[in-house]
Amino acid sequence: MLKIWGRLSSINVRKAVLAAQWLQVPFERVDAGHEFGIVNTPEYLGKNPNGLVPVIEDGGFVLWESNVIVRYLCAKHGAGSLYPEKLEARFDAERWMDWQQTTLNPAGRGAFVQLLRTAPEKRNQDVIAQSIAATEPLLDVLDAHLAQRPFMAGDSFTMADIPIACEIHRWHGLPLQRPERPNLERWYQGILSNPASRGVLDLPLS
Ligand SMILES: N[C@@H](CCC(=O)N[C@@H](CS)C(=O)NCC(=O)O)C(=O)O
Repeated sequence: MLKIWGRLSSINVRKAVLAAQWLQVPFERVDAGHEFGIVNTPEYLGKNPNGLVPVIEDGGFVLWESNVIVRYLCAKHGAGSLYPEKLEARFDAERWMDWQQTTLNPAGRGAFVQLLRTAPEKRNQDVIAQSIAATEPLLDVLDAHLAQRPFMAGDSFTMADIPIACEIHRWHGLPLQRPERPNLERWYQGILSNPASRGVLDLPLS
């Protein structure tokens, strides 16, 4: 059975779990990272020399890097649906996955770390303000994009929606004022209402 290593408090682990649940692939998840430790043991470092979560084991195949795990699971279990067959459609999805990893996630990380992982008296308000200023225009990009299509890569849910939904879950979980973005909200609520999101996107941040 597919094994997912990682704590659910990690956005990157949530991507792997959301992909497996959306694809209805049975899996076993082992808590690892932060308070659960494990990631610095020689055995785990043999699977991922970075000592990070998530890692998956699928038969004898070991894979780390969350968006690559999402791609792999979708290619294996969702070819032609979550993993688009047409080259252009596939790379349309790939583009948004890379954008999440390289642009949206770094923009929001400062606010997340300060507001969720830093004691109130130690919070740096400048870091929070910079993170909000970097993230808001990106959310406007998403809202405008989703005004033109139901899902990130067109008419149906694909692998591209998974990392972005996990990122929106994280941003929405922060105690911040958020301007209305009706298209982003419509898209996110649709994903939230899918049973595959249970136990992932309905979890509070921790
Ligand atoms: N680029 C990697 C980043 C992985 C990463 O930074 N994971 C964090 C959790 S989100 C981690 O393992 N932190 C250390 C820990 O949990 O002990 C990916 O997308 O999988």
